[in-house]
Amino acid sequence: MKNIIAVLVILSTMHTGFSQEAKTRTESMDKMWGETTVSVDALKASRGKLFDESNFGMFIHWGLFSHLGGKWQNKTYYGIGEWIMNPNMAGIPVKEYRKIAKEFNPVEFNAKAIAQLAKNAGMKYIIITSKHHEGFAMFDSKADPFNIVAATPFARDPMKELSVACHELGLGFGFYYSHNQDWTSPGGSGGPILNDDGTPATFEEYFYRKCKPQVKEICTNYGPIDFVWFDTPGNMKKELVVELVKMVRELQPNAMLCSRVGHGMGDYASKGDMEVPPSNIEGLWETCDTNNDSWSFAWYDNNFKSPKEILHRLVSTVGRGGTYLFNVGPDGMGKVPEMGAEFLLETGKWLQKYPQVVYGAGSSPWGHALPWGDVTTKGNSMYLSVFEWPQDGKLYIPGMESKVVSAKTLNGRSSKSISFEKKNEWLVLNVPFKPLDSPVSVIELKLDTNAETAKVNTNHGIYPNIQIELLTEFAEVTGAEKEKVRWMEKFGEWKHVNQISKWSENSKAVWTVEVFEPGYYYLDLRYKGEGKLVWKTITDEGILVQNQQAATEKYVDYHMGIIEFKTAGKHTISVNLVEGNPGTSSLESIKIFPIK
Ligand code: FHN
Repeated sequence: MKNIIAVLVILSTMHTGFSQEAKTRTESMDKMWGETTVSVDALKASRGKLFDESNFGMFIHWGLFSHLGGKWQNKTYYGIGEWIMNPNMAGIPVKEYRKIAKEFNPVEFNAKAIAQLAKNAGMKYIIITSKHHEGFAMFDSKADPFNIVAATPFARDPMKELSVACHELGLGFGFYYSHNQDWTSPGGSGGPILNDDGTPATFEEYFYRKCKPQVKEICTNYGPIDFVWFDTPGNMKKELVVELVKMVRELQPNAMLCSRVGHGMGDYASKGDMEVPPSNIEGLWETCDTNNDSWSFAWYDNNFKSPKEILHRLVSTVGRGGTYLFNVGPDGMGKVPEMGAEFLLETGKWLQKYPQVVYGAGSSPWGHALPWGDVTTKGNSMYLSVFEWPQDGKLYIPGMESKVVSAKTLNGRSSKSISFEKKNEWLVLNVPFKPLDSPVSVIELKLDTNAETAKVNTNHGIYPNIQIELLTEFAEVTGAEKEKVRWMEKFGEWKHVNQISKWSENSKAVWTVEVFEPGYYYLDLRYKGEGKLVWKTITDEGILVQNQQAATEKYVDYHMGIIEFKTAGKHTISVNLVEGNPGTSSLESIKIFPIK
């Protein structure tokens, strides 16, 4: 149990390492490097340009763990494959783990094919694990012999091959490097506490013997690199992080550093693993996600995200103002699993038709997703990516206050004007009954103003033809606790939600909504808890829905009853727990859908 808690702490609180400081480079850092303050805008115009405009990159987790593929001594360990050595997975002793290198011979690794896959998928750069927490360097390292050239029959430097392939194809390139955790090097965080001669090992020794020299190698031997992606800084001392960053800046002045380097020293914020934030976020940030459940290859894991899901997560990340770093895990032979690669190629075909939706695109003025999809912007254009195509020929857009000059459906290069009208403060587009394209259709609205800063009413709408999920993130809460929670579904597979808990008699979670059409709607609540719970929902018009349903330890949707809106326009919906354990009852969202 103690171990699990320790790992949760390492995995959760330490890894993003971002503080407010990282939004702009701080004065003290500027003094240290003798540079002037670089604002987000200045970064976007200089070394942050690739990051800011691409909005889509490939992450690769590949190492000795890929050879094991989630299995050790004939037993499968479910969870993120690159952690297999850890005591919470197979607990492989350091000596045993080091021996695996002799069997690692990924002769099917083809750097050009992987770079081409990224390019065809529409990704603009690759960031690959040069050394993960296991401590095995996937590059030719003179600093430490536990590396792919010196310790394996493969004896090639795949990082060199990949950096060349990326440069040839015009892709950006960068390295992941685990600077704090090193489980096989004495002194590394999570590593042996004694040196081979039995003397106590210190982190400083590890830092100067291996970490810093290896970071110097990856910043010297692979041409210009665009990213150095440090991870899980833990309690690394600030002066060591500063020293590392200073060296990277000197050797690779154009490389972007993610916030996980620690102590607010990164150029951009890295959000929680596998998290697409529900609300817009200012500044430069990225979310990293993986194409199945694990980062590195696991033999059983074919839970690949479909092209539609990849596009949804990509477009939503861009709509929230961020960049999407999407991971693949090549297997022990060096090959990217076929199904995942196929889905990426499908994604790329769509992006070739609609590049304007993602590249150089800005965020949605609504600040959150809309139930049928999401919105990205460029100049005076608003791109509506419709993931749930309406069945009744109407696409509803709530609260559009800026003037819309034209609307057209897109299909690759061709476009067709469609009619639209303003009704009850909503924009109603008359769209064909059949989706325009698969897996996602795109509509372009031209405004008479900049689309990213267009005037819209950001209240959530209640739609006449589609279900809306109102997340607790968007509720005004009194007398209860609204918090962001996350948990691991399998080991290392993170899920994130906002929830409201610690209810009391006078608690209230209130959503302000805009109703298009008066009438009856089904009301579902999504919650977890124990035993039986009674929830009360009441609108500003006094319409009450109160009902008892069961509860489990997982968030589940429960039908509560039928809610009525007597008039169109602005309303409030207020929810409270009436019976049940207030300590264990947590509401995740409410869902409202028309009865037709
Ligand atoms: O512990 C690692 C994990 O293995 C993986 O590399 C992810 C990717 O963001 N980073 C750490 C956990 O946040």
